[in-house]
Amino acid sequence: MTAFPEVEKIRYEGPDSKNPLAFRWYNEDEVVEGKTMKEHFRFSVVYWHTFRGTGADPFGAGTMLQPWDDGSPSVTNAQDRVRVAFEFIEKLGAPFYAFHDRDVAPEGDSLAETNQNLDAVARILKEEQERTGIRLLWGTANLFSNPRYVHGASTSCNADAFAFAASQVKKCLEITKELGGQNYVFWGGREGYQNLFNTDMKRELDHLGRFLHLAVDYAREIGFTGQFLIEPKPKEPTKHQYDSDAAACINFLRAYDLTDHFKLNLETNHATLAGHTMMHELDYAGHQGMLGSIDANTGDTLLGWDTDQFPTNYYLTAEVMLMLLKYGGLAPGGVNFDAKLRRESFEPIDLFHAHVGGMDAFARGLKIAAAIRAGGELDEFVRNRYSSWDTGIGARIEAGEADFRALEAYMLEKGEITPNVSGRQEMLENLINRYL
Ligand code: XUL
Ligand code: CO
Repeated sequence: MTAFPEVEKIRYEGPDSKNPLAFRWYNEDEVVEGKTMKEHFRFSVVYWHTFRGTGADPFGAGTMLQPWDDGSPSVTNAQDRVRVAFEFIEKLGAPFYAFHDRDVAPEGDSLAETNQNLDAVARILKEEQERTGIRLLWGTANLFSNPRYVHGASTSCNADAFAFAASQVKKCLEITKELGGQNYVFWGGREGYQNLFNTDMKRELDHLGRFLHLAVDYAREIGFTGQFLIEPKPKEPTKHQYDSDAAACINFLRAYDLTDHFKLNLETNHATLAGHTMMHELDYAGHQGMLGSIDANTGDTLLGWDTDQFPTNYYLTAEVMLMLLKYGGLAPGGVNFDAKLRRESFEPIDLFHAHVGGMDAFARGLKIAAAIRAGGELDEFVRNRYSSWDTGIGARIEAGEADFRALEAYMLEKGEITPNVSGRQEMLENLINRYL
C-alpha cells in the first residue's frame, strides 16, 4: 500500500529545474564549509503538524485530506499512520523525525492503558526506523492538550498534575531511549500564567526546576544519553510563558543548576513573538554555549500569533545559517520543521511542496551564508569596529588591568573620546543583498 502513489523519491535537480517536486538547492551530499548539507541540517519532520494536523482553526473544522486515516482513535489506525509517515519522510529524504507521545499513540482509559498504546505504536516506529534508516531527532511529552493540565503540568497548582506529568515524561523518556532519540525536548505547553492575582510564581518556578531535575535523574538512571532541550516561547497558550526567550531560559537553567544538562531548541516564530529576531535568539544562545537545535518555521508579519508557516524567505534562512556556521552547527540537534500547511492547502501533495520548499530555502540560505563568510567583508567590518579593544586602554580593560581610578586618570589626560566611526548599517545591508 502506498499513501503517496503520485510521488517518487524527491531528487536534487539543480537551480534550473522547474519540477516543483525536486530540490533546486538541497543536494544532500554537497559539501559546504567542510560538511555535507545532510550533516549541516539534519532535517527533521514533525509528527504533530504533518501527520496529525487537521487544519482546524477557532472558526472551523479540519480540512486536511488524509485518506489513509480512518479517523478513529484506535491503536491500529495509529500504527497504520506510522507507515504512512515513514513513506512520506523516506520519499522526502529527511534523515530525522520528532514526535509528542500523544501524536503517535492515542490515550486510553487509564495511564496503564495509555502506556500500552504507546508501546504498541513504538514497536512500529522502531520497525520503520530500521527499515528506512530514518532516526528520531527528539521525543517530547504533550503536557498541555488534556484538560488535566488546565493549570499547567509541573507548574500546576494541583500536585496531582505534577505527578501525572512526571509519569508521562518517565514513559516518554523510556520510549525515546528505546528509539535511539538523540535529544529530548521540553516545550512549556501551559507552564506559565494568565493572572498573577491567583499565581505563586516563585513556587511554580521551583516546581518546574524540580521537575526538570527529576527528568535528568531518571534519564541518567535508565541510560538515556541524549541532549535535553528547552524550547522558549513567550506566550500562547498562556499570557506569559515561563520559558519566554533564550535569555530567560538560560537564566532559569542557571538559577536551578540545570545548565550542565540542557541546551535550547529555538523556534523562529517563538523568537518573533518574543519581540526578537531568530538571529538574535541564535546569537544569544550560541555565545552562551547553549545552542542545541532549531524548530524551523516562520510567522506572518501581519498576524500576531504562532502561525508556524514553512520558511521560504532566503533572507531569514541566510541569517539563521550565518549563526549556525558561526557557532559550529547543531548536532546532535537538527533543523526540525515545526511548521504546518495553511488550512486552504489540504491535499497530501501540499505536504511535499511545503517540506521541499523549506529544505531548499535552508540550503540556499546555507550557500548565501557561506559565500558571505568567504567574502569576509562582514567579519572584517566587525573586527575593525571593535579594534579599540585590541590594544591600549581597551586591551587593559578586557584583561582586568584597569580600575575606575586608572580609567579616570586615562580620560583626564585624554580629554575626549576619539574617534567615533559610523555603524554603516545601510552599507552592510546592501552588502548582504549582493549575496542574495
Ligand atoms: C508549540 C511548539 C511545540 C513544540 C513541541 O508552539 O512549538 O510544537 O515544538 O512541543
Ligand atoms: Co516548536
